[in-house]
Amino acid sequence: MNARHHVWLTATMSMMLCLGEVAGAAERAPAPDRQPGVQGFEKVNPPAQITIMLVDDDWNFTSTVGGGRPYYTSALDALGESYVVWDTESQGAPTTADMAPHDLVIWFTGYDWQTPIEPADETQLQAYLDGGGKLILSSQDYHYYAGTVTPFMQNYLGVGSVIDDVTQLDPVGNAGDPVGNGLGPYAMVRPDAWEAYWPSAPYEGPYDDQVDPGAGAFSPFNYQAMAVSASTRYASGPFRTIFLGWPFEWIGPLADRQEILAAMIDWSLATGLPFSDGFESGDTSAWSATVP
Ligand SMILES: [Ca+2]
Ligand SMILES: [Ca+2]
Ligand SMILES: [Ca+2]
Repeated sequence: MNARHHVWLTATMSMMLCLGEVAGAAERAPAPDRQPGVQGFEKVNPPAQITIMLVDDDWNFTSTVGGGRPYYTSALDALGESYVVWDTESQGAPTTADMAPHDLVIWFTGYDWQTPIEPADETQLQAYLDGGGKLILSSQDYHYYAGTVTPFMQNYLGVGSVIDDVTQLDPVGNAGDPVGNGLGPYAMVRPDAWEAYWPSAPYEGPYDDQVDPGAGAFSPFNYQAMAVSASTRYASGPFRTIFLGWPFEWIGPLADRQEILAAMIDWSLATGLPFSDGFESGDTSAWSATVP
């Protein structure tokens, strides 16, 4: 272990102890050491076809296949989507300029509860969305890390409130929702299909959250047994976002991941609407307005 490694680990451990004392959250497994990852940009398809950036922002732990990454790439492959992978372990966080060429960013944070979506990430994502970007985010501990509903959660993800770590295993699409209608319920299982990289009991969680939409936002998925919202869906100005408070990689069967991802991508990239009346954002008042 070199000196830099040692300093990083010591700082991380100190932060873990501190967080554990403050938040009473000692059940989470510690952060893994950083492993040297695959360097560079993974081009899965020719650049001309690229429309999606998959941001792999989870902890790989012992994984040699990128932690939760195969759960996303296999579904994207099955759908025939063109995408590139951005790995924060080897490339750092993507900037607005990195994301801007892509119509859609799919970002997942897996088990990471120390650096999931950081303030700097929010700044970059906000500018990307202001420029017309679309975002699908799966993050079970974004709110736990932030400790509050941040302005970005409120204004760009349509989050009204969050209850941390409800540990539910049965997401189901909401009837009538353009994303969730007819989907599920699904049985979430530990993501061990490629490798058993996720921490074991009593640390495995999942630490998924109840995520209630705020004004103008909607819920594409609930947790079935609790009958509470598990997600938000929000369209405002030029952007669209979907935020899952649960780890998508816990959906085992490829066919299930495929249909969920397809519904989310279709709504995110829907364009060419025959008309725009504001109803996309949930406001139907224009429908009853009198035209002189
Ligand atoms: Ca990864
Ligand atoms: Ca992160
Ligand atoms: Ca959580």
